[in-house]
Amino acid sequence: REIEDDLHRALADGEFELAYQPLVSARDQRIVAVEALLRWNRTRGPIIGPNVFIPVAEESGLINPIGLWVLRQSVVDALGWDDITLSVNISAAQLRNPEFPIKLGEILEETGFPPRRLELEVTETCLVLDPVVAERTLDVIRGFGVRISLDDFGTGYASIGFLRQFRFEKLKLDRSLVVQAGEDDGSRAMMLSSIAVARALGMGVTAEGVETEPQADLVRAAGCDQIQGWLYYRAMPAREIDRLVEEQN
Ligand code: G
Ligand code: G
Ligand code: MN
Ligand code: NA
Repeated sequence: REIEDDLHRALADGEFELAYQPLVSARDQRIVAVEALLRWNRTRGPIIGPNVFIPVAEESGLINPIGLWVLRQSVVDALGWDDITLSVNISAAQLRNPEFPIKLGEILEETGFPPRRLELEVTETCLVLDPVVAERTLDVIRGFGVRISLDDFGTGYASIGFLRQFRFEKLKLDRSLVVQAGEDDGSRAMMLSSIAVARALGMGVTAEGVETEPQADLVRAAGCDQIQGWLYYRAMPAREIDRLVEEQN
């Protein structure tokens, strides 16, 4: 309740900020994408992380206006990052909102951001509640040319049937699966079979939360084409991405 009131005010007062975490090519470690991650720069009271305030925003419905702010701000920040894909996390409540695809279309049109450079990250929980509505919404979004990736794979149902049903453009293997795959054979087999199915369906595969060289070697050998994790980069302000992109070009 208190956090909810505060989130309302935070949106009005411009207390939200975005950090961007680069994703690198598994082949040559060049930056190929960035994931926008929401931060709350609270002027009063202790710092509250997204793991705490995003669930509150989801329950209260505030995730809808906050999510639109994230989309608009991130595409503006990313306009000059030529050839780099922008990934934005989308909550279940946003996907259920019939206004969402309309607003997304407006943002793309108003900013001139190339839809092909935008990727929306959804999770299994976004889709299981109402797969029919979700699929219809995803189809509208794909119609713009925007790509869809399945985030956090390995934490929820990790359903391989899901991959076929929804035809995501990309699979993101959750950090917990990446870590486990380095530790036990069962998890490694699960990671390898998920990658095999994703590949057979023409999907790209990103390994998340890679923190060590052995993990990077493992996911590269397993066939991941993109790697995200602290071994390479942490999330950083837009200005630092500007600089990295300039250096790499
Ligand atoms: O950045 P960090 O790992 O602390 O993020 C914690 C969680 O918050 C992750 O699950 C991430 O997907 C989620 N998250 C971060 N930014 C956004 C956002 O803009 N929208 C939504 N819906 N979730 C986000
Ligand atoms: O749920 P989602 O995959 O969107 O969450 C992404 C979050 O994972 C980011 O907020 C980021 O802070 C976190 N993250 C990214 N790379 C690493 C990593 O290498 N190690 C750990 N522990 N967390 C990471
Ligand atoms: Mn994500
Ligand atoms: Na994840």
